[in-house]
Amino acid sequence: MTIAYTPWPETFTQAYRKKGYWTDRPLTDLIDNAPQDNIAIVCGERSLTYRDVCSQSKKLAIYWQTLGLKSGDTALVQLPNIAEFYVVFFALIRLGVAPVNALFSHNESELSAYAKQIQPRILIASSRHALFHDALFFKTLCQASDVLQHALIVGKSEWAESLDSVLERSTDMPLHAEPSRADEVAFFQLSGGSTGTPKLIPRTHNDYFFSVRRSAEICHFSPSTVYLCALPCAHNFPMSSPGAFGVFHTGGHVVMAPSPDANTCFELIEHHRVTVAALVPPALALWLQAAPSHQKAITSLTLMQVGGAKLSESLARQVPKLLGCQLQQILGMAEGLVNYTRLDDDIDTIVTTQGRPMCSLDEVKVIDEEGNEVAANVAGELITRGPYTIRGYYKAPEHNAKVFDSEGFYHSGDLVCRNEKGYLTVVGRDKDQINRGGEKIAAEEIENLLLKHELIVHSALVSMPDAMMGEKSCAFIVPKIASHGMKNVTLRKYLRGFGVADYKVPDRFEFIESLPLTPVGKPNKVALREVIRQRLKQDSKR
Ligand code: J2J
Repeated sequence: MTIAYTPWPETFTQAYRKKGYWTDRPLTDLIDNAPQDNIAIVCGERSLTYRDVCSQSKKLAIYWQTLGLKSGDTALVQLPNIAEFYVVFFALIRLGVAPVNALFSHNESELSAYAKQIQPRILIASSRHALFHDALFFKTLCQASDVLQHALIVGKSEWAESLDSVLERSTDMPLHAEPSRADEVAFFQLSGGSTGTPKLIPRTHNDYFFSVRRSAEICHFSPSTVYLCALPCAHNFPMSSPGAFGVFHTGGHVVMAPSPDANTCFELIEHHRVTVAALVPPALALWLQAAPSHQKAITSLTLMQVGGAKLSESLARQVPKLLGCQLQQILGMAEGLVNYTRLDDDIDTIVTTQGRPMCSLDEVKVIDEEGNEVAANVAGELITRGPYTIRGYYKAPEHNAKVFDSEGFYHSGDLVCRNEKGYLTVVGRDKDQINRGGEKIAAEEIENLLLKHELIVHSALVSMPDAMMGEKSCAFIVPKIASHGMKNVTLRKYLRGFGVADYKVPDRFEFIESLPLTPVGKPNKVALREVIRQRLKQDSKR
């Protein structure tokens, strides 16, 4: 059985193969073909060689084979930054089972939404997450799914099988299964989203493997690369740009950081002689503040990658001086397209742009509201298609009709300027999303929950500027009655009651008599952003 997805038309797939971009190899080759004696992952006190990762993932796959998991099944995975994330990933891939890797910050609401969409056969989670201290939430998920039967917990568990106990058992059974075909879905990435339900991104072996290989080449990864995984390991950036997978492809090793906190990371950098790190701008700002008193600890760093949200030129310029290494900017998206500044670019290009596409078959257009391409250095929407950019979200025909055009271009909603050399600079956004320091919030998702409140008539979530995070979220609320008595704390508690991830809970609430509307009658978010901008200005004068 295969998992349905929107395929690339044959004329394109032929070109991608002819160019050597698609190699028809499974993602398991990343670890199976690596130098087996090399260290692959350092996690706390543990070091795993490639041989360890291969054998553990095989053992796990064999165990799941005995449970009846098979090609075409799906899995819901939520793990923190630990080595087991990769062991589990490759075990599932060996069986042709496609995982969705939820972020560790996700909660009941997100996990339930993903489970509803993919109908997983198995849940793999961590005992560290409050949701999995007991069987309650797993049972709730099972009630909503016909096929969910199994759970595996990383860490100690009283209610489910634990990964350690599976790996401790000896097995001499062979693995009969194979990964899904290279032009079929390998796993699902998460979309930042702009709609009420989070969309899933089906990624094939061919397209993802190519993006990993080409990224590793652009970033000069080698067997001596020591990569610090400080961002959530399930995110597309630390997974594939070039991320951990780029490291596996080149035989280097990944050091797992429990968080991007500067002190924690500087210790790891010093101890493991880390050469490359990847961060979002708010975390970079904290590293830059802390760097002067840690100069000796970070001498091994050669490359600091920054992406996920807009990096200011002033912060960018501080990187070489304060971190003693080169900066690379990345404009990427889990839907595919990734742009990099190149290591030999001049410093002005590196600090003022977010790079250019990674390969010659990435087609990028910058268009105006009528769909016409704009001239160089004029702002417009970035649209794209290419060898690793999806042609459609998973099971989302209505949304796909809106964001993929008839020629298969993905309309990113990012407003960019492209210079004469093809480098892109992000100047804004035309999608209903808040980018809270790299964490994406779909406005509609939170608005829908607020609208369920008996005292709320209308709600609109917009971004507001924030010195540290770049953007934070502000919910405008039209109450049913003037004497509503709603307080920020109670609204936060109310939203948390739905089990949404913490980063999605609005940073600020503003009560308003009515929402300003656009000529077509939609909430005028441009006007609302201006209202909150003015209020913030007044607050700062007080
Ligand atoms: C401004 N906005 C940016 C940047 C992404 C590598 C790096 C990042 C992501 C990622 C990724 C930006 N400046 N440098 O998947 O492989 C915003 C844009 C974009 C959206 C995608 C990767 N880099 N963005 O951030 O799927 O709005 O991927 O469309 O999480 O983040 O978000 P996401």
